Amino acid sequence: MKIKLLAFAALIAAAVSCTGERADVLKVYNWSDYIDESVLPEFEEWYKEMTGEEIHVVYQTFDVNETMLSKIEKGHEDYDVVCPSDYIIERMLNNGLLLPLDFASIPEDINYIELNRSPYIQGVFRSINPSIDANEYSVAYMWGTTGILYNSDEVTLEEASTWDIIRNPKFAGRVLIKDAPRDVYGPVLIYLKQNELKEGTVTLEDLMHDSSDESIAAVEAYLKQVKDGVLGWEADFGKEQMTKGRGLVSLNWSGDAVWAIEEAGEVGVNLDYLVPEEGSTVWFDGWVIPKYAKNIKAATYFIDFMCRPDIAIRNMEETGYVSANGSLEVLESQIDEELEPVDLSYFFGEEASAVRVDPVLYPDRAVIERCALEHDWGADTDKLLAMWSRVKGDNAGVSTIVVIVLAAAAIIVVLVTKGRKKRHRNPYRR
Ligand code: N2P
Repeated sequence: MKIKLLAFAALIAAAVSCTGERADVLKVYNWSDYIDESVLPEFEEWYKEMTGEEIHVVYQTFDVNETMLSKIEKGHEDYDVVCPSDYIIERMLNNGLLLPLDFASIPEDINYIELNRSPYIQGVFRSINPSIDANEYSVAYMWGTTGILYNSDEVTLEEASTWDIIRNPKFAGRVLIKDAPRDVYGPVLIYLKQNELKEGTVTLEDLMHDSSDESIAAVEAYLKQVKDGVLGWEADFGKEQMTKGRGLVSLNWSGDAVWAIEEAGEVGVNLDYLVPEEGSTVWFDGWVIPKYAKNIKAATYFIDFMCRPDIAIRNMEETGYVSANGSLEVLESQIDEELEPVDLSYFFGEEASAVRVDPVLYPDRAVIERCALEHDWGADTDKLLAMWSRVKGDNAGVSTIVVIVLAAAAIIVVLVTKGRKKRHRNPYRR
């Protein structure tokens, strides 16, 4: 079914690019495993009901922010709605790549964006870019933390409570790391600077802007010590490796962790997740309409539809991630009387200072207080990406070189043999 849907989407995309016309097509570009795909045809029906117009959603996915950004920044691809993380929203704003959102064009009674806004998220989005209010260009979709997902049968709580677990020789060969340079750089730098953080000579916020050569070199040296014990640098397979018990430790996002904990539980593998004591990053992904979009009206309605509480709940349940929707309906859907109370007053207001929800989904105030938001580094991003490929590239070094040399040798042998045969067949040819 999924393959048929993908083939259909590809067909529409091809037709679209041939004709250049697409008033009835909406191109959505989102993270993989980040939506309940059954909401897409429902959006098409709802859009028809609300506007009287037909729409077909062409849905494509990416695994890391940088892939998506490069398609828009360098490729000028005409996606109508995309879902970058906070620091990429900041970059897109700085580079004039986003269109302002016209929420007022949506009728009041179905304006789910306005009806379900979270003051907490609005505040965070305001802090994304000091000169431009990101709330005017984006609507938060999901959010969470970066932390350690671990196999609680093999790893103790104490071992998992520090980022240094990824370098712990006890778990060598069983460690999975997100292939997301900024989301790894931040935690490692926080770990390396933990004394300065405790002494108060730097703040988490300072570290989120720290793209100095010295810090990049320190993180690189650390990661080179980690990499021999790495089972995989992954964008999406880490959660599954954990559920199968192959990985014991995974530097991962909270939503992947929720998904893995549930799946693993069904096959008797016990996983848990925490945000290490040294501190971490809290991230927010939001819907935006890029400058090269062609269907702004449908894009605005799509963003609005994603904010409808029942749709938000379905997306949460399918993916494991937590919606940025501030409605009490969403909060109530997550309450489980068997869980310990968590302080979510920062998100839902004072009445939510002790609510029984999964703390991996909705982190307690104390966890949020030791987390910070990543920020765009502008041109310095290239330094980070170069460091990242040095770290990962060395991993495949010898085997990659052997494969290249063997392939080159094979090509030379084939060419030389062909040349000889030709000369033999046609001795008079010049
Ligand atoms: C899910 C992607 C989560 C994005 N596959 C975290 N920023």
